[in-house]
Amino acid sequence: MSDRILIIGASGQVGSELVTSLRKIYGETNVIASDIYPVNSKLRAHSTVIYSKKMNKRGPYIELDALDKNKIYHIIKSYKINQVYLLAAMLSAKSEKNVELAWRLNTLSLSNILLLSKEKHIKKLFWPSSIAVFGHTTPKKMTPQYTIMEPNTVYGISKLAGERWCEYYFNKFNVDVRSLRYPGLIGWKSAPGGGTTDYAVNIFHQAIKTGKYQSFLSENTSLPMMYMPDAIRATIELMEAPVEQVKIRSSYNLAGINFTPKQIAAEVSKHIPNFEMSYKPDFRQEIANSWPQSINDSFAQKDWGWELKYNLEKMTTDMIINLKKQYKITA
Ligand code: AKB
Repeated sequence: MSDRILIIGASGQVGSELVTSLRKIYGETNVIASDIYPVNSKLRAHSTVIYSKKMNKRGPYIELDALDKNKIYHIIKSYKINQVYLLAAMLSAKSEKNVELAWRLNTLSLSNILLLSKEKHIKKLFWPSSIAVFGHTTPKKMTPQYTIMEPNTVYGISKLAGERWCEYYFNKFNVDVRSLRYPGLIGWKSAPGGGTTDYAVNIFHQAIKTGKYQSFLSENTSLPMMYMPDAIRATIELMEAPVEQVKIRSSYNLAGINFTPKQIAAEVSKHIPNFEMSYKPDFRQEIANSWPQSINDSFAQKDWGWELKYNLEKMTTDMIINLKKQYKITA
């Protein structure tokens, strides 16, 4: 039987791109997109559980609350799901404003799926962690895989707890759970959803639409980032890697590109010469200050052959070409 995949949180920044890539590999009807929202025109949403090629030219979509364990169980059984990508989460900045809900969503959704995996209802699970698992006491440059981890945001704490849970379930119950510590992710196909690194997406939209942008992080704040095609490829490569190559079951460091708001503004200016950047740091500055400036991902390279393709220059060019098309700007 071919693999049948459920994506929970499919309407988000990663989910919407991952669904398309996985459908190309596994076939339209073998990748079931789900999210709490009833309608997602891009993923061909429908408010009831559906599984009909005729009704869903772009593949099936189910309305699903990531905390609804019974419904997840029911979907796994009725659609014969054997892989789950659990992407539903509240990101760093939004979590600071919704502490209890963020903790509940980010931790309980994972423990529910780990339980279903332990009971052998699925065979493989992907769950993303983040550079937010690191904190002020972590070495900031080339942050190693194994190091001090004392996050001080609710998002970071929930991701670190999740990592420990994943490793525990692998060691105790042989659950095949795989994870990446995503850096800030930048893509043109979807909007970011409440993170500290969102400025690096917003800058492109504002530069193209208005020629200016006010950054909520200060000009010299360096953070690890990654272009979405690399992040999607890393996710799928990790999930497709032979089981014995996946040696880390907490979460793999993933390096990406490091830059500051000032550096990305300079790159954008090469394409939009009159672009104006200004800076007005807000509460997200404090979160960014606690995160690494660059990451060492040698374990991902060594264990399953990870290799980055996009640097800042290549990413900026690609973002601007695609967003101009999206906004129907010809010049
Ligand atoms: C955020 O800024 O919260 C996320 C992340 C780094 O996990 N993009």
